Amino acid sequence: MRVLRRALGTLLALGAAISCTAAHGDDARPHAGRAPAPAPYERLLPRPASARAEGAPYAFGAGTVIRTGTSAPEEVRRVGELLAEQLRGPSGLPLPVVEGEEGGGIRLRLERGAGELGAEGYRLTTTPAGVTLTARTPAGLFHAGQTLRQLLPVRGPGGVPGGTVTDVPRFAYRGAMVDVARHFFPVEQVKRYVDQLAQYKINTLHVHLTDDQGWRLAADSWPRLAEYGGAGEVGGGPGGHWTKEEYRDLVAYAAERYVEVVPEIDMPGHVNAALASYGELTCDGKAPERYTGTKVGFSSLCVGKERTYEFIDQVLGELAELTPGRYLHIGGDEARATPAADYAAFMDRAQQVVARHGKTVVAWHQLASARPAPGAVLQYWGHDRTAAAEKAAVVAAGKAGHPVILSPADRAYLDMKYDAATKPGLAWAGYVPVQRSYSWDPGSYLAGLPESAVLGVEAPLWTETIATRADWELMAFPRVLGLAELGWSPASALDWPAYRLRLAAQAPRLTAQHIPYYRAPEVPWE
Ligand code: TNX
Repeated sequence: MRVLRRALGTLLALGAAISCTAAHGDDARPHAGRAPAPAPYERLLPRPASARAEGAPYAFGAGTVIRTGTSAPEEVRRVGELLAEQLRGPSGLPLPVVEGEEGGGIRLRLERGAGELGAEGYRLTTTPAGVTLTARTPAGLFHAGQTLRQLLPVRGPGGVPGGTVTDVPRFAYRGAMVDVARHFFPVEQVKRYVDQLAQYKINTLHVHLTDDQGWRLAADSWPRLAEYGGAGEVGGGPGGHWTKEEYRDLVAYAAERYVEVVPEIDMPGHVNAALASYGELTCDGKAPERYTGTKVGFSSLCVGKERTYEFIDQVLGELAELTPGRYLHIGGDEARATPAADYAAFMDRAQQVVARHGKTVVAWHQLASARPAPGAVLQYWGHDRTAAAEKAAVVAAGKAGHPVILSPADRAYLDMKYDAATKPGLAWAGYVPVQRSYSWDPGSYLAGLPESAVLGVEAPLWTETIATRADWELMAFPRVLGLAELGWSPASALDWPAYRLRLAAQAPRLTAQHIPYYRAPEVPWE
């Protein structure tokens, strides 16, 4: 009976898919008072470099297998297993992962010679015989799988419409940041976010691990940082910290989803939790109280003390050892309690420490006005009203070879309120409605900064006002999807009127994943 019901479901879903495909171009299924829903290949988000609906669909059903090649590397099998896991729940199908080249189903093909697909690109081809995912790398196969998920119905088995997608990202760095320092969040919630983000091809998770209000990662060399400095948060809650094991587990979980973790230890400012834990880090040797407010710019490491450099060397050393990724983020923002000359001197040494531990520096863009070391990456968080001289320093650094990550606060900051009615959030950079957060072009955003200097985009979520999963996800969704598209899709695809329809079509998916997204009024939600 169950099998029969499933088969019937397949047929019905297939019918719907075919009619969508047939309607492609002049989709004429009007909803009352709403724009027509885009056909499957047109509602992919982020929009692919190219997608064409063509030919008959593949019926995805009880017999469907996920097929890796006979001599495929273990990693491809893992990608297949993860894809199977992601598809089994929604489809209710068994989807075994099998080896072998011949036969139908979903085929994962690693084609090392497919240079045009780059490090993350892929091709997806659907015919009645099956769906073939081709990529030069396992990462590309993973992204192809995420596209396939979007071509299938949100629930139940169904049909994948015939067609081809050929897709490569515009930018290498497509990030989201979460601040677990102002309010503590357990690794489980961050993993959930990784799953949510990876399905939209975000490939970097920046974790802001330390700030005035809390130190969230254990360090063996300085145990009181987490034990004492982590036991608090904004508003006076208990706070908490991650053990090294939990952090390793998060990093591995993210890596399986092709998300690289960039850990941040913010310095020389934003360090009250560290100073409260170890009085020897302050210039007068006295530890301040722990802090539970939301002011910024009042704390500083003691730049003239040698102990400061032993501290950062040991802490960054442990972090580098725990982190397989390329980057260590050393903050460097809002160091208002550090005189400019001291700031530059401190950042010189901090950058040397990072290099000595074999990592590449990322810092907030204030480093541009000091002395960024060769190769250091700058993260721009200015906004429309940022002083011209500050922008010019970032543009000059970008032209001199420093890759720039764009996180403009009045577009990309997920902690800015959508509008006056948003309960959580801040508004120092203005309100950021969904349309505004999407409507800018990273390649031409900073006047004078060539697109080749833009490493990518990142959407930070600061948590001074965000203490629950529900508020976190309400602020991130749907804006983070727009950032995902700005990072991935070609400039020619960026178009608000079309994007809002693609976004609207994601609603059933977000709902099925229990994501309490904000139903922005400018989007005709399905
Ligand atoms: C600015 S962005 C900060 C953070 C705050 C955030 C709140 C940046 C590098 N510094 O310390 O949490 O604004 O929106």
